[in-house]
Amino acid sequence: MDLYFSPFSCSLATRVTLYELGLPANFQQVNLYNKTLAADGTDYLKVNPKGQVPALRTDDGLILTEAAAVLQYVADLDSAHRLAPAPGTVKRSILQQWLNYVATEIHKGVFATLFNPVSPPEAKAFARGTVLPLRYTYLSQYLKGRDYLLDDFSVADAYLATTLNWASMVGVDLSAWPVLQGYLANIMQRPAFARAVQEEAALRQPH
Ligand SMILES: N[C@@H](CCC(=O)N[C@@H](CS)C(=O)NCC(=O)O)C(=O)O
Repeated sequence: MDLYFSPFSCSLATRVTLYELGLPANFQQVNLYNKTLAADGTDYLKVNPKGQVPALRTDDGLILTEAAAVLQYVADLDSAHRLAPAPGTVKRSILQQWLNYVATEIHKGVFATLFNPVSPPEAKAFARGTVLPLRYTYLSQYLKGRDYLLDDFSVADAYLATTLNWASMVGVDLSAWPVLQGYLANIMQRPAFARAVQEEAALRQPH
């Protein structure tokens, strides 16, 4: 299995999932600015024409993309269903509900705009000042008194924590949402998450 990743991007959640499950993988770093592989400069668009991470090359040679799909695929490699409820159950639908919420309302709805160097200032101000507080207030209410989005740690937590970790990178002070700050701190101390963060910090390229 090959995971195409960029340090601290949304692909971190898949790395965390692999580490949580103890699954072996080759990690292929992608330079998202010029869409090349960091190892040899070859064209990443030939791997994933979308030019985005994560992409996962399965042991069968299939390329899977879209974080929500990749995360569920990896979780399902563990037959004990530790990180995703069993397929076909309503709990799996609830997991998908959360993965979709994180992908669309948090990742794309807020951070894609804040990270994009060419987003208009008005778009950034709207994402930061209006959308993010709405989403974080909702999440704070939901997570109050809970450790995880589902009953136990799941791939949805790996994804949400990956995005919460971006807050400080764009100058959002998470202390305004103490429930989210506590939730993130709890997940960051998981050995798999801590290891992923430590390893990707060492791979960060200056840009
Ligand atoms: N729809 C994709 C979006 C993935 C995505 O936005 N990845 C970012 C990194 S977090 C990326 O590759 N950005 C580079 C680009 O969009 O060109 C998914 O859900 O996986």
